[in-house]
Amino acid sequence: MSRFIFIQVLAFLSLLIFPNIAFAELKQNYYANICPDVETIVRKAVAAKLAETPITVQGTLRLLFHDCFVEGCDASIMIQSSGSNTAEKDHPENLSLAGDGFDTVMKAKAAVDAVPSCKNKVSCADILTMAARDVVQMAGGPSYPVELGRLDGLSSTAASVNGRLPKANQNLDQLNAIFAANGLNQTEMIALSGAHTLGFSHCDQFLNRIYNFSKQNPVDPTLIPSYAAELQQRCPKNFDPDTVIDLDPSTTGIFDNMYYKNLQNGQGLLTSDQVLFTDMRSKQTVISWANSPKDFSDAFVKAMTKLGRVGVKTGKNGNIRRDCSAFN
Ligand code: HEM
Ligand SMILES: *[C@@H]1O[C@H](CO)[C@@H](O)[C@H](O)[C@H]1NC(C)=O
Ligand SMILES: *[C@@H]1O[C@H](CO)[C@@H](O)[C@H](O)[C@H]1NC(C)=O
Ligand SMILES: CC(=O)N[C@H]1CO[C@H](CO)[C@@H](O)[C@@H]1O
Repeated sequence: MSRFIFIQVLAFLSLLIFPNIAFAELKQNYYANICPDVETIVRKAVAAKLAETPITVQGTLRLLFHDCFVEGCDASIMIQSSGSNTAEKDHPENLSLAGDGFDTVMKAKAAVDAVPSCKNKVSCADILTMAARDVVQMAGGPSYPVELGRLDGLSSTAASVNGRLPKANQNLDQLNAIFAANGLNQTEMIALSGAHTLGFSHCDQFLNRIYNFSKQNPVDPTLIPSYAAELQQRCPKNFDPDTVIDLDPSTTGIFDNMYYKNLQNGQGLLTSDQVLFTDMRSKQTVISWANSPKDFSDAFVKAMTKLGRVGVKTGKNGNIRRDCSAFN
């Protein structure tokens, strides 16, 4: 009896210490008896959306990342603000999430729900997980089995975003701290940053690196001068807020290990990218993945799987949303 209580206390304490690491029952083929074709249905819907716009790829992958880092992988980021509640997605730090990521999930959910036996049986959080896997593969990256069985979250507030997402100007310690709060270590942080092989950034995210604004803030010497000059041309001091610059200037739109080679060449767009090569503690990992696409792919798949376990909702902490953008 006392041993039983002891174990209960231990379990309770570990929840206090690791609140973001849920002990949820995720598994591959979770829907085998519920909606056996779900992965095919989602993949088809994602492919159809991708045929409309290539932004589907980066939009969906980044949406998953932001969802998981704010209150866990529970599709809380999908919720539309209503009345006095400003939802996660309308926090200024949503950093211009592409609407196409949201649309991908909405369309895949509609496709799943069009099958009568699947209707309202598959969570939006799982659909986002599958869609993110699919876009990576469709962009030329690895394909991998996804763990499923998440429920959708019951809350979404702009306030919950504060301090949870990494920022473009952060250093290695700051990046490591934010990822560690989600149970991810430095190696996993570097692997997931490889997602910046896709998509764009707005000028304001790196302007401080390309102009000599003050003695304390000269042009970032870790940028190769020719790249800095090109960026200055595309992003003048009075830049157009709609201008976007490829995060991977060499092979944008293709999911490959070019991101790490760019860092070796002084062509990391954000401070948070370039610092992975300039900080001696992370440099070796960058070099090894620049040299081995396979090692990067393997690390990315492992890290994505771990990302997918962050803050998973089960039991009465969640449900399956009928409409991904609104609570039931
Ligand atoms: C390591 C810390 C990270 C920082 C500081 C960071 C920051 C940023 C910033 C500032 C942008 C540009 C936003 C804009 O101006 O529109 C961006 C774009 C993007 N990020 Fe990250 N990010 C990080 C990690 C990740 C991770 C882990 C993923 C996914 C696994 C990811 C996926 C993306 C994608 C796909 C884009 C392109 C979005 C688009 O083109 O619409 N990022 N990130
Ligand atoms: C990060 O975690 C993975 C597995 O979770 C482990 O294999 C790896 O050694 C860890 N890396 C560091 C730097 O702790
Ligand atoms: C850039 O900064 C350096 C050091 O603060 C200064 O000597 C130089 O004049 C500045 N250049 C310009 C163009 O402002
Ligand atoms: C896609 C999306 O929801 N973007 C929102 C991000 O936040 C700003 C305000 O902070 C909204 O105006 C955007 O619509």
